[in-house]
Amino acid sequence: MEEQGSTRSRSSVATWISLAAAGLACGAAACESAGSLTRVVADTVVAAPGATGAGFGDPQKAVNGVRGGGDSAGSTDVFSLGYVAGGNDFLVLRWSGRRVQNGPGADLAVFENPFVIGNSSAAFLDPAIVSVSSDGTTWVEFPHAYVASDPTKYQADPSLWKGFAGITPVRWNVDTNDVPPFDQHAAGGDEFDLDDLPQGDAEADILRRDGFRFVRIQSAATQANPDTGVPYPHDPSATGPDIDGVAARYLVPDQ
Ligand SMILES: [Ca+2]
Ligand SMILES: [Ca+2]
Ligand SMILES: [Ca+2]
Repeated sequence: MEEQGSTRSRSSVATWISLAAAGLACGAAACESAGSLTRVVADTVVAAPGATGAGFGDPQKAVNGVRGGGDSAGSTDVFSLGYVAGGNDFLVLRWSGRRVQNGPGADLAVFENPFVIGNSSAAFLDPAIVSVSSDGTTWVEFPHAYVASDPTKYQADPSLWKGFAGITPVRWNVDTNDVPPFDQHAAGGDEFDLDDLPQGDAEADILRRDGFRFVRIQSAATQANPDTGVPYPHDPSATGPDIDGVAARYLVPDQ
């Protein structure tokens, strides 16, 4: 696969440019209504081991459009992850017939359902770790760090959770506030840029150059923090990140 990478990359970029010229490349919510090939949100559930099929256990809620509740309310149009490692703590999505390219700025936005608590600067958070893959098997995590003075203790301060999803409230709502998903002030959510993948990592270099097909979202609370050797702490009343949807900025047909 690696030897074919540069060829694939060139043809994909050429295709994206031609789609953009035709006005079909998506960077705005307007693409949502333009048909399945131009939808910006991931539309296919690849793996959801915690799925029950009903309520917050229905993984289709993570691919059916984003319905944020604004700064002070969490969306209920979500699929909830849990805290059982490998059992219900992750979700894998993709975009049917397309792959996600690296373009200027953020390439991916994850919409969970955090919300600000009252008039405070604190928020109800359930941090998640985001990874991408070209084959659904080999994953590269976006860099993340919990920078609290005591990283074994949970703090509801969004500024301490760097590079996680589930941190920024979601204003984008396809029914009531259909703003461009990559206008971060308008849309909220947590953005990720392939240029931020680890440098000097061969797989990260491939993903940065050629883009990815699969995105994985995983409860931080089941993952060891390398700074402490124990799992990231979580709000005592949290039960797992709730995924409303994931948007991509630079989609190309996947030959
Ligand atoms: Ca980028
Ligand atoms: Ca949540
Ligand atoms: Ca949703």
